[in-house]
Amino acid sequence: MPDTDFPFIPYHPDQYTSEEVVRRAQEYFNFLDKRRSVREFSDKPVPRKVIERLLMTASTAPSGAHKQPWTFCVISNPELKQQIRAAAEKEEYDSYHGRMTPEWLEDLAPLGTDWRKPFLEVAPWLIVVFKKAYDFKEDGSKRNNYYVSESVGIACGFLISAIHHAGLVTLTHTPSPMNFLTKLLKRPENERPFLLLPVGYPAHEVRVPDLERKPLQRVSEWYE
Ligand code: IYR
Repeated sequence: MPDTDFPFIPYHPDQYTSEEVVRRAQEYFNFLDKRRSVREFSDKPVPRKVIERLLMTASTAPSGAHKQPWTFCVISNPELKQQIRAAAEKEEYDSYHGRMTPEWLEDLAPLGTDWRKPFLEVAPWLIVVFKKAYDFKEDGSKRNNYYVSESVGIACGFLISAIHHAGLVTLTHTPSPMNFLTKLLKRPENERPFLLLPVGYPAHEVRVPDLERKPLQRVSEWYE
């Protein structure tokens, strides 16, 4: 036991036989390998309760010194969605018409993306994830968080897998620059926009690019 006054409690994670471990690893791969980013959404409503559970799942992510340095801003208000879309499309238009390098545009070509972002109004929910570089103590002074981008990135990974598990779809949208989100959502100075995720059902007969994922040997080096 570590020598600390902080309370420690017993932990009994589920245990499986070796065969079950192999099967579960394979099954989870099969499940997540079916996830695709979707850019066309249905306007079919998703109950608020569902989003609440997805966010609690995201918030189980490990974080530096357990600071949980994230805020999930959840938007269904149509006027606000419309303002977010207008501001995002303005930035994206400038990005696609000069800010992005020719090489970048060439890399995006197979994905069929452009500056238009109708999903920002059509999807029933937008989740804007903010990262908190620091928190405020009760006396108003600042207290730094640690490994903020890593922590918030992991929370977003959990969130994306929870969305997929629920039978919904999302897209990791990164309008650039994103500071318009700070203003529109009136966020405090310690928060920076990190990622925007539209969440909902896919549009009827949605299509996605025919992408392949790298095989294991191209994403791993083994030192046995
Ligand atoms: N943020 C832009 C451009 C974009 C960039 C990358 I890297 C992508 O993988 C996809 C899009 C947009 O959202 O369209």
